[in-house]
Amino acid sequence: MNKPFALAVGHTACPHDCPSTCALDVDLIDTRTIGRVRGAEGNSYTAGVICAKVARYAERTHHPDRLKHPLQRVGGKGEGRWREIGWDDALDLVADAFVKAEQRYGSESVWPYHYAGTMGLVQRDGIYRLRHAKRYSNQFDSICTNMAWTGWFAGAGRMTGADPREMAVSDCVVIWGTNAVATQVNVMTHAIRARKERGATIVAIDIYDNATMKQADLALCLKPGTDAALACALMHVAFRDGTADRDYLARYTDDPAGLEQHLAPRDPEWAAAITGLSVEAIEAFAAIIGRTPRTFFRLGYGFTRQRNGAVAMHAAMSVPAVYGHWQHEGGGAFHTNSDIFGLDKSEIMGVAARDASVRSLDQSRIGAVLCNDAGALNGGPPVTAMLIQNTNPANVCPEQRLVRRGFLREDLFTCVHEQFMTDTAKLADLVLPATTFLEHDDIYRGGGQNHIVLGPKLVEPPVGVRSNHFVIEELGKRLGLSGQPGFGRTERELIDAMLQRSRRGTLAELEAGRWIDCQPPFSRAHFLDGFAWPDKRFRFRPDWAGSRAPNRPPEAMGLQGPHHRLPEWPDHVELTESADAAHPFRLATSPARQFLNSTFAETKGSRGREGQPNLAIHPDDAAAAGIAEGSVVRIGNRRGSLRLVARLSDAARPGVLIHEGLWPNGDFLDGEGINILVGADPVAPFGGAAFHDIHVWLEPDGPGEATSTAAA
Ligand SMILES: Nc1nc2c(c(=O)[nH]1)N[C@H]1C(S)=C(S)[C@@H](COP(=O)(O)OP(=O)(O)OC[C@H]3O[C@@H](n4cnc5c(=O)[nH]c(N)nc54)[C@H](O)[C@@H]3O)O[C@H]1N2
Ligand SMILES: Nc1nc2c(c(=O)[nH]1)N[C@H]1C(S)=C(S)[C@@H](COP(=O)(O)OP(=O)(O)OC[C@H]3O[C@@H](n4cnc5c(=O)[nH]c(N)nc54)[C@H](O)[C@@H]3O)O[C@H]1N2
Ligand code: SF4
Ligand SMILES: [Mo]
Repeated sequence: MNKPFALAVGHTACPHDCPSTCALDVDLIDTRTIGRVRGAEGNSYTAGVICAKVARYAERTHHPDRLKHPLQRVGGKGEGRWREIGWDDALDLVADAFVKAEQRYGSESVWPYHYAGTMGLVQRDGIYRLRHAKRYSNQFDSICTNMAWTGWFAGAGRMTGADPREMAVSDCVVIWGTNAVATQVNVMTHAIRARKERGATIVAIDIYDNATMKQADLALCLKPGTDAALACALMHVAFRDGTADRDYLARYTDDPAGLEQHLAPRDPEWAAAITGLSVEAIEAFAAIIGRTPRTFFRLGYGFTRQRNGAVAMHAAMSVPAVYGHWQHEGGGAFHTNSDIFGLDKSEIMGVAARDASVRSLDQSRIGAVLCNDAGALNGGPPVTAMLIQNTNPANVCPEQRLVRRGFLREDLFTCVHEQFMTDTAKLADLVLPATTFLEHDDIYRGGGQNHIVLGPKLVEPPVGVRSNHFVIEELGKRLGLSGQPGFGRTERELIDAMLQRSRRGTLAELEAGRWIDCQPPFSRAHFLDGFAWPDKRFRFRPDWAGSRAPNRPPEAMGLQGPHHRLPEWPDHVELTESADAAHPFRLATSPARQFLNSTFAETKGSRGREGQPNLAIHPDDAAAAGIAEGSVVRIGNRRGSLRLVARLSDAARPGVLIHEGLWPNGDFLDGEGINILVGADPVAPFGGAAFHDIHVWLEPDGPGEATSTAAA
């Protein structure tokens, strides 16, 4: 055992919920141990570059705190007393709890709950097999992509865009509402190459001076939730100055004359008043994109996590349609490639057993669901049994107090399958230890790029640790699902069959080639053969209510949010949780560079670099409120309040507070996380969580000592 390899190198993909989906080279020290992780040089998107947190992955996968035994709760919920039990007993307990829940309230009382802690298609989506075969409640995935995808789809009709590698041959890269340096470093690789090789201008648009803004040649720091006003002014200038491409507009868009008329009053002065930007900055930006055919808009998720976020995405992507950037290599827009891969996951997900009449529950509203809110339950039975994989809702979901209260219900059985003792695992009845991506077989596809990448098992897991696939299969056996769609196959069999069904070759071929470049031809990627609507025209005037957006909730849930208030054209719309007399500040909870959502918050390497949970406050606001650097402040709204250490910084505009990172709840001074402040009200038109759209009050909390458990 443990025979040293001659430092072999394994090939895989990063499994994390990051648009980059990097192809990785992993140094293998022995059959259980990895060394350094590097980006694959030969992959044209990864280009040898990965983020620091994954380069240090040995620290996470070999962490002494990895869960290694099934743990059954003894003592009260959340008390932290456990006893080790065997796998067979643990799986029997889950199956038994599910059967009992079903007998008492019907199958919809069981809610398998998952998300994208791993993006592997087998390990992430296998939970659907169980769900469909047993008619357990569905999950409406609303936490991340909803507003962004709904907005993009409203314009283009398809979730694809210009080849993201074309950023490297662009003359102006606009990085809009994504902190790419922190959240998807490869965007910077290609953008900076364009600057070095072609003198390209990098423009960044954000609400604070983050690491990406610092790299930009033009950094536009606007008020939260005002991006559509900026987009309108850019388009107004195009019509005013003759930089609109009228030939392109006539051929490729729905109603350019109507748009021009609508935009007539929405000039830079109008937008300056709304966004807080100067007229000069808006004019300068419009002038750059007006003289630069190769302008590439890289549109992120961040600016859509506002209650008007779908409108903002649609408005931003309308800009290159007015200027005609779409026609040029290195021009146009990109948000996600989710529609290019055409992988048929039906077997992995057991789709053949799906019953469309089974209810769906909103992932983001798990607090209301678990607190038995009749509306959130869609009139169905209470949720009394859960299996949770790849997500940490007690930390990451809005209305955190409700989420916790729900998990503490005595009549709820919760099984959490996890790598670490997360905030959610701490509230469980049963915790099962999970493999990391290095320890199981899977397959990945990019969101922010164009490759399918294989991620084979490279090392043995710690003794006693099992994959998601194992758990789903074993529960299937106990619940009598052998022979049901998708059950009874290995990961490799599922991958091979999926590839062949999808006409993407075979597993053996993928193993030899490592990845498949699925980039569509130029004319399709740039929509030169038409946008994906019957009339092939880009829609400046979206059909919000009628849209078949990819994240549209099932009919039975009804339309979410005040969709009737969405504007007819790209426009600024006041749907945000605006500042008011009782809540003079706007708060955004932006991701931290060294964490990935709630992941990596267990590693010293990441914790040490992030320091401690804190709140960035503009010095003018701090002075007005009598707040000193390093002192403890309290922020709150009707959902709750918490204390944080103040960090004075002019990175954000006065009136805007920034909290970076999804820190474990226990790292906060009062033991509750930032998401107690975030609302779970569904965003228009089709739901979603507005993580950067929060109003709060702020006050000093006395001279309390700014101690931290972080970086310990
Ligand atoms: N290091 C790290 N990487 C990550 C993650 C992480 O937590 N940490 N999370 C991963 C996940 S799940 C996702 S979905 C992606 C998300 O990655 P991004 O697309 O980058 O989205 P966010 O990180 O939510 O926000 C990006 C930026 O938008 C800003 N922003 C907030 N409101 C507004 C606004 O109204 N207008 C504008 N212009 N900007 C605004 C935020 O302050 C932030 O700087 O990143 C992934 N990668
Ligand atoms: N305040 C605030 N809250 C946010 C956000 C924000 O910007 N601000 N961003 C939101 C967004 S965009 C997202 S996507 C969500 C993400 O929230 P989560 O889905 O909770 O995020 P992750 O931290 O990516 O993954 C959760 C867990 O998956 C586990 N995991 C990883 N691989 C495996 C596996 O193979 N098997 C099992 N069983 N477990 C595994 C990890 O150990 C980790 O604890 O958070 C949202 N919450
Ligand atoms: S987290 Fe993102 S940038 Fe880092 S290695 Fe994974 S895919 Fe690449
Ligand atoms: Mo996300």
